[in-house]
Amino acid sequence: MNKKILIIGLGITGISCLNFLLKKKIIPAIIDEYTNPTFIKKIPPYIPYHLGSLNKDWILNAELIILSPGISIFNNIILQAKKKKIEIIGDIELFSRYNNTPLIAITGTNGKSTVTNMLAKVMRKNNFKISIGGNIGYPVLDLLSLKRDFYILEISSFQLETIKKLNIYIAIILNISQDHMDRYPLGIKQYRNFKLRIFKYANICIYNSDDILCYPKQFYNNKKYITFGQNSGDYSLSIKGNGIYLKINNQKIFDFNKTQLIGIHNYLNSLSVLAVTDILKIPKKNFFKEICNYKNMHHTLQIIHQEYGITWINDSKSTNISSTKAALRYLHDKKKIWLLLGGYDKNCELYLLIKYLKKKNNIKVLCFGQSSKKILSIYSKAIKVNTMYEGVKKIIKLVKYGDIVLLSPACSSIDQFQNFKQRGNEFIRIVKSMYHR
Ligand code: UMA
Ligand code: ADP
Repeated sequence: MNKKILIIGLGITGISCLNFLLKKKIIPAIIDEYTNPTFIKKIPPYIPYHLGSLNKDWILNAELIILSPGISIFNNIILQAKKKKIEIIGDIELFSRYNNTPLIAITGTNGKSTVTNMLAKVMRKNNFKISIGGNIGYPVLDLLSLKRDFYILEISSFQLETIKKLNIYIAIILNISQDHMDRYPLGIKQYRNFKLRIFKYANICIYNSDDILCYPKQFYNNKKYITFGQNSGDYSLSIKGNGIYLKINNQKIFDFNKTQLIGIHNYLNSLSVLAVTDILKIPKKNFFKEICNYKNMHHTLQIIHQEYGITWINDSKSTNISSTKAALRYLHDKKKIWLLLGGYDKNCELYLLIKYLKKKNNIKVLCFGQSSKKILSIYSKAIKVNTMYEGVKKIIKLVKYGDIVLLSPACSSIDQFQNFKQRGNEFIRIVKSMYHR
């Protein structure tokens, strides 16, 4: 690689790319639009960098651009570079050029991190040496130095934009619904096309048969296809009264009530994991054992406080309409729910969620952040507050025994917080401080 290389974005992807290239004795240049990016102090003094804008001159004179996922390939200057036939890749493409370890890759609008963690747990307990990486927060290039049987990658649509070639053994698409519409000017079709790319690179394709958007556009004889779903698919559920079973070949095989998984969406997530562990010939009983002990991650439907009969739930990782609907479906209609909604809506059609909420008379909405005006304009029953803190302060005066308070914002956090973790931790801090003054 003897080219003028430019890294755009100095977040965790950018710094991992820099470290990787430096190990190969390649000196790239770096651009970041922020004037004080997170890792600026970590770059050696001899690295040329430009901060505060996308330096057009540098971009159009590069020979290879490594674009961080936060920057769109549809950015004007990036499009100009593409027109000039400058090669534009992301960290996963770079990783792919050096990787020899078999890959299992997971994408979808919701459930990626859950499935990545669940699969990692079952595989580790069954003596597979694995590491996880990608959108879950560990840059893929950092995996290359680890000797493993498999890498499990969580891959976002942003990351799929810049992959040219990737050799994936098993790929999963969990579900596809509106998200990141600010990034995809042509709407959900465009977003879906990037998600579907994952199957192009995979030998075995696993997808959700309940969700038509997950279906491959073409089926190839040299690939294997496996489906899972609530009512149909190679792996499906049988729901009768309170009993929820795993069904394979019309036989009830396992009772999900034995697990600590919460919500049908998580049962479905586990079906996709089972599809993988079956391919790897992990005995089903070992899968059931691990799934019985699996606890949901922090910031996903996490009970953070119970006092005076009131349950407080942190679902800060819910950043789109479908994940908030999944939370509400899980909580049913039996109790009064105080729903904290809002943040940056990513140009998604929040009215689809409001339409759903309007049919429920047990949900009281408090909205905050950038999208709160929009929410109020389509749902006049909502109470608008400026911040999540104000919302909690209001709710605590109104909640009654038996109620549930749910932070499941259906929006990204970046208008008022650094990320979903900070939003969730702030929620926990506020709630605890209100009870323990
Ligand atoms: N930047 C610009 N211009 C922009 C956007 C960003 O210059 O238009 C700069 C920022 O100033 C910052 C740097 O780029 O200094 C950040 O780069 P980045 O936004 O690509 O973020 P990273 O820190 O590299 O993290 C990325 C993923 N971030 C995004 O996709 C936005 C992380 O996913 C991922 O964990 C990480 O790579 C490792 O693979 C986060 C995410 O929000 C969690 N993902 C989205 C989601 O899950 O919905 C897709
Ligand atoms: P991702 O990594 O894709 O963002 P997570 O597993 O972190 O997914 O979950 C994000 C949010 O989506 C949480 O609120 C979680 O409860 C919800 N969720 C998880 N799996 C699903 C699913 N299969 N369908 C809908 N929502 C889901």
